[in-house]
Amino acid sequence: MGATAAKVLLDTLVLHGLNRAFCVPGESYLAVMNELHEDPVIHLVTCRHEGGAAFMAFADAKLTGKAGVVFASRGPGATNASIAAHAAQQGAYPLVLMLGQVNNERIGRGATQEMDFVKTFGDMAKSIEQVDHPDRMAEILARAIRIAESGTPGPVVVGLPTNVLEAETDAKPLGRQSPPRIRASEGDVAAVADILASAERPVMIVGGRAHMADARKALKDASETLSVPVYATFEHQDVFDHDHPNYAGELGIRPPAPIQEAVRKADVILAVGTRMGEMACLGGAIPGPSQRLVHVYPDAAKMGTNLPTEMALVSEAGPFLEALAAQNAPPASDGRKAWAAKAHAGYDESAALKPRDAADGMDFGHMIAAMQAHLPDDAVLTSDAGSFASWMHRHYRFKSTQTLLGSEAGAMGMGVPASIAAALRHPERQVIALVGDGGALMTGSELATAVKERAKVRIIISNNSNYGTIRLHQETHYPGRPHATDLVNPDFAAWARAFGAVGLTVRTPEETGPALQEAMAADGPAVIEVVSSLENVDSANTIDGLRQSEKTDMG
Ligand SMILES: Cc1ncc(C[n+]2csc(CCOP(=O)(O)OP(=O)(O)O)c2C)c(N)n1
Repeated sequence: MGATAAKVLLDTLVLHGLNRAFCVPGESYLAVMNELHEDPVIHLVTCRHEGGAAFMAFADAKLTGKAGVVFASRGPGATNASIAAHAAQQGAYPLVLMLGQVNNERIGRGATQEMDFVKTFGDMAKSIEQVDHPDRMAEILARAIRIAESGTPGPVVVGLPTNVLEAETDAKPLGRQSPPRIRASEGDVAAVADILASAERPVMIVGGRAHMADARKALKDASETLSVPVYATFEHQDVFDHDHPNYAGELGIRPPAPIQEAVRKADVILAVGTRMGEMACLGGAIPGPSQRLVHVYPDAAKMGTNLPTEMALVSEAGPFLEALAAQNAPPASDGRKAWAAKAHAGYDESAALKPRDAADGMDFGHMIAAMQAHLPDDAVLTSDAGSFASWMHRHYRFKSTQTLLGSEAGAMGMGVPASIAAALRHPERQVIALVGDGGALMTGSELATAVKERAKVRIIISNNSNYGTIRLHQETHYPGRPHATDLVNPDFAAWARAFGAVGLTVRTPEETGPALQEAMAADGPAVIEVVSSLENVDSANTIDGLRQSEKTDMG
């Protein structure tokens, strides 16, 4: 006989260029770990919670453009990992969840830890596979990877019964099939260029499919050639240099008024590499009746189904943008130049960072100012969900590609694990995780993983002793009636040191720069606790202000 199916599984990952996976070990897939004992063909990162492992795999997918791989065990492990399956579905990123399963002859009998993956992941996964015969391991895994990565990328579950992993097979591991070429025709690209040339107030809205370096360059060229301002979708601000005169802002959570106004005034919207979800559409405000939408995405099913669309082109972002940049565009009229300049000015005005005074702690904006001053352009920021992130979204100026990893689904717990994946993938870059005190203790135990892996993450915790975002919503909808949102926390610097990481505390603006530099110089993970103001609950609001008035720009 040949090899175990577990060995074929590992070799198939390797042939696909997938050299790292994240796991919490389980008794259901001992055979996989057994194969790695002698021949560690992939780097298997042992995590402290499957949610952390799966968030790491999700972040790794964002960085590599290939499927992120997570191993988890049967029911308990699979349910823990499911948060990242949901995040990968909402964010359209490829994730392969390799889930141990009970022996396949016992499935359906309620065996210990058995789980029906089809029912459980039916709402999240693009496909749910199960390998029921060792000869089919490579075929099914290769298909799972292909499905996860193609069209609208997303999560795919592969159920791995223990007895199948242990069984031997003569079937060989498989590599990738030829990647599908998904690109618009020359004629279609020329038609888009014509629409843009005749427009008075065109905008581009660009999403995660333009994340990779080649698409980013093509995006810059196309926006310059055609003189079109560029808006980024939520968590994708890093697709475009914020100092570029054509950058016009992020269509994320409650965009500032100048950004919303400009997008509403556009006569042509060219959406590229985004599904034009709820936030990108300003909650349904665009496209308005007089706005023409041209939509470019690699999946026909995601265009023209929710929005009135004049032209839908099935194409990857990179090839489309390259072809668009190569069009002979007429020189921009004065009107068009003024339109682009106004869009950039609207962004600039709203991005100016003005930290406010506070009596109950530091305005978190001071920390963002220090990051702006000290971080290199290629530093990777990973973001958890919380009101602390508003300063980053509105005010941090991204310059370089693949420098932001956040969850489009707004999942708390992403920040710390994502930073570990990034530090492992890019050990030469500074990696900063931004988290609140709530998110820090959801998946912060992965700090132990960072220490073990010597991942040089710098975790900045905005500690306002509250689930601040929810408090903000309470004060908006039920002013003066907070409940269940206050938190009691450990001394986070001491907590970090207990893990073997550097632990620092920042209370004043003067301490921000030196603390950041000390953390950046650490030869291992470092944590900075910022004693943040709760009163300055986010970059645009105060608790008192919310209580005084329900009319805020929080929508
Ligand atoms: C997994 C998960 N649970 C709950 C929520 C709802 N939620 C969004 S933000 C937030 C509070 C975040 O608090 P914290 O991390 O302290 O950051 P802050 O908002 O105070 O800056 C909560 C509970 C969520 N988005 N994700």
